[in-house]
Amino acid sequence: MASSEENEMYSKQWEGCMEIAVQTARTAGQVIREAFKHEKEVSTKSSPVDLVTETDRLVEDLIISSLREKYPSHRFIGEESSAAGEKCLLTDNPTWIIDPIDGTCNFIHSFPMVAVSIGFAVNKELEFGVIYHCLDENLYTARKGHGAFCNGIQLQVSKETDMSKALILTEIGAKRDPATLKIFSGNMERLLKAQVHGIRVIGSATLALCQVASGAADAYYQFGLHCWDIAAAAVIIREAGGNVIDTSGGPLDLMSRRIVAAGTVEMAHYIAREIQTITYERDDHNAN
Ligand code: LIP
Repeated sequence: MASSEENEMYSKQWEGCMEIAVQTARTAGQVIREAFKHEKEVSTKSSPVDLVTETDRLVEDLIISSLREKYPSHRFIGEESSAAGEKCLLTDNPTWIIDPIDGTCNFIHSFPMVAVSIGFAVNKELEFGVIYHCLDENLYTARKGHGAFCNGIQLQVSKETDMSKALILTEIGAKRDPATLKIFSGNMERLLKAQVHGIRVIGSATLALCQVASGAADAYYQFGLHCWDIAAAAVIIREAGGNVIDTSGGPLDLMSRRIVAAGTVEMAHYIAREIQTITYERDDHNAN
C-alpha cells in the first residue's frame, strides 16, 4: 500500500496540469462571454433538444489543441469530438474529459448558467476538476486529497440528512418521449411528496453539481448526462466532503449517464432508493 508521501508525490505531478486547466478554462470562458452577446448558429445532435453551436466546437478545439500541444501523449474525451464520432474510451492513460460549453441551451437563450468543465483522470481515477462559470467568473477547482475551492475559498457540502429540509436539483435530459417524461415527473412527485423544500432545474449539470459542492443545495440527481458533465464535478463534490454515487446506490460509473450527488450519504441513498431509472445508452457503448 502506497504511503501518504508516495500518494502526495504521485498526485503532485498533476498539480501543473491543473494550473494549465485553470488557465485554459479562463481563456475559453472569455471566448464564450464574447459570443454570449451575439446571435448563435444552432444545430441539433442526437435529438431536436440536443443542441450545439459553432462556439461549442470552436471552444472545444481551442481547449484540446492547447492541451495537446503541452501533453501530446495524453488522451482527450470531448463532448463535440464524441458527437463527431470519436470513441469515448477511458483508459489508464492520463485523460482530459472536456465539456466546452455546459448549458448550451442556456447559452443559446443567453440564460447565464453556462460553464466550461475540464476533468482529468489517470488509471481511470479522477485526479482533479476545474469548472469555470463563464458569466459570474466563479472558478471551482479541486485536486484529489487537497480540498475543493471556489475562487480560492474552501467549499463544504451541506450536512442535511432530512429530506423535508432539502433543496434538490435535477435536469430533464434529452429524452422527451411520453414514457420518459412519466418517469421523470414521477421521480419529482415522489420527492415533492417527501416535502422537500424545493426542486430546481437550471439547465447546466456542472453548475448544479457545484451548488451541491458549495452547500447551496443538498442534492442533485440526473439520468442522461455525460461523462464530460460528471468528471470535474465529481472530484469537486468529493473534495468538499460530499458523496457521488450511481442511481442504483452503488459506486459512481462515469460512463453510465446517471448520477446522484449529495452532501450526506443518507440523502444520496434516500434519493437512489426513491427514483425510478431512465435508461440511456452508455457513453462508452461504441468504445470497443
Ligand atoms: C447538458 C447538461 C444537462 C443535460 C443536457 C445536456 P450540454 O449539457 O448540462 O444536464 O440535461 O442534456 O447534456 O449539452 O449543455 O453540455
